[in-house]
Amino acid sequence: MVSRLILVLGDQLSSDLSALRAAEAGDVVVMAEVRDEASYVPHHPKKIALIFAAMRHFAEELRDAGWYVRYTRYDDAENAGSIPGELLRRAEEVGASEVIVTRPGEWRLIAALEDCPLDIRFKADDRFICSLEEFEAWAEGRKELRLEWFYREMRRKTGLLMEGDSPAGGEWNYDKENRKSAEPDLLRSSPMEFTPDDMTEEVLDLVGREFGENFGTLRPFTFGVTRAQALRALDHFVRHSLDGFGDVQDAMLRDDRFLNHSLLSIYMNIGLLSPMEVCQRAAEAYATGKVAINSAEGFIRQILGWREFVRGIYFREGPEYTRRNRLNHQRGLPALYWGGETKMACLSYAVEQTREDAYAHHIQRLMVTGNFALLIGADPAEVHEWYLSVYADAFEWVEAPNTVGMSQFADGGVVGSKPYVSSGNYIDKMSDYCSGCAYDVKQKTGETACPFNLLYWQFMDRHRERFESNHRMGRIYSTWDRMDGDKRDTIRAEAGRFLDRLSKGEEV
Ligand code: FAD
Ligand code: DLZ
Ligand code: SF4
Repeated sequence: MVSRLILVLGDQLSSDLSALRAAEAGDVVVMAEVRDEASYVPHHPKKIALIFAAMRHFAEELRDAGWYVRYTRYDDAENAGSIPGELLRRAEEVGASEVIVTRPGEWRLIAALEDCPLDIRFKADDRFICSLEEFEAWAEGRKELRLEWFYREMRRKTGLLMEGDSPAGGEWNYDKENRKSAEPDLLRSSPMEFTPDDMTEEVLDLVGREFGENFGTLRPFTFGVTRAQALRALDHFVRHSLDGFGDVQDAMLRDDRFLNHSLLSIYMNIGLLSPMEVCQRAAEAYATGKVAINSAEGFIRQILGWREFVRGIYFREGPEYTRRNRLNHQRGLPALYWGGETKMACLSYAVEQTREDAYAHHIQRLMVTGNFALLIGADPAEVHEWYLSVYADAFEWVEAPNTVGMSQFADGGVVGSKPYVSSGNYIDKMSDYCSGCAYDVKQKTGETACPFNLLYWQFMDRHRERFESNHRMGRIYSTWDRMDGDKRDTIRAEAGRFLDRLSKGEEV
């Protein structure tokens, strides 16, 4: 019998992957660590290490389960350097012409596989709760795609946190309880950490040699790299952190980088955990009285709602999505994003944490680094490349709608109905960052005024034509208009000077 190749990509490490389910006796699994995937953006070294180490462990598990696996290591002499190249090499080796692959999570790689001169058969990626067809059917004919309505559909479909036809506890959404600031708490649990085994150590040496120059600290490396470890991390989170998740979901603390966040995106996004099992564990913990409803609901909404919603949007909007720039923002991303000096404490903390951990939680991504990039008018394509590079959980299907859409409003309102921007006041309310800052969050103008305070109003002013008619933003413009005329001029002038300094590459 002629064998076929079953391609398993670095973010498809699930034993029930559709491509593996379609295999027949004699088929050969192909996995490859390749230059093209490892360098299409300058990935954080921890992200590359996570993927290579998890791939090697998964290949070993497949072999133990009886699969025939051809695995290419990054430094193998014959490595063709790309996924299509490796498929061609392996096809010749085993005399195959047909390849089965679960549809990749990125248009770039889908196009590369479509161009590959082999018979490539795509299978749907059914590791999601909502299929792309279902999402299309839901989106069809709607004037606006809004998370809340999609999320309620998903709750009804899955029965998660449902009591008959009604939402558990009586409300669909407990967000209003989830906007508290946080106090340092020595008893707060941290996410589960793992000690690298020999196989992972070998990967760490390789990544240090090959990608040591990329932005990001490689060691200590404490991510799990197997399904068994991912399951332990899930269990640990549900037992120790989920109950307090909702209360401090939006808070930021200098000395507590993770608060009650789960860090489970890295495991879900490479296939070591399924989103449904994660949601079910949270729902079960609520049903058995172990966690509060605002926490269980808040957590489940991020996965059942946002994660599924943004994936639907990425594939619905098509390959051009990442090039959108509705606000026509052209500024290059300042060096501070890549570790350059800054006096702005909030950015400094968020970037430093990103460099060390390949992680920052949602509010740091949205309301610190994302907020600043949008206010200064950074080119959304550069912002997108930054987010895709620096986080261990970054894959385009989930990163792009969050960055281009939710954070930079470059899609003109497909993901969110208004731009996520704020003055320094929001950051001060939700964090302890401002007390360690060279700028003064209470100052609206003047030498030491918090730059967010100036830039927020300058953003509103320069985009007035676009946002004035947005019913969610009317009050902002009334406040601006009520401000003293001289004060408005001072804000414009000082914000302009700040932006000039950024353009000249001066430290801000
Ligand atoms: P928790 O706070 O514990 O949340 C639980 C889970 O909910 C996460 O693991 C994640 O799977 C899901 N989730 C939460 N928010 C979102 C969201 N907005 N979209 C999709 N899933 C969500 N998430 C990624 O997985 N990959 C990315 O590359 C990514 N890039 C982002 C870029 C920007 C500009 C912004 C604003 C958000 C981005 N997010 C991304 C969403 C979110 O910030 C991360 O999912 C979350 O911080 C992951 O950490 P956690 O596992 O500790 O999350
Ligand atoms: C992100 C990534 C990296 C860094 N390296 C590899 C690799 O060497 N081999 C591989 O199969 N996959 C890798 N990946 C994940 C792919 O880039 C990912 O499958 C696509 O971006 C689609 O989501
Ligand atoms: Fe950030 Fe402004 Fe607070 Fe400084 S004062 S930490 S720049 S919000």
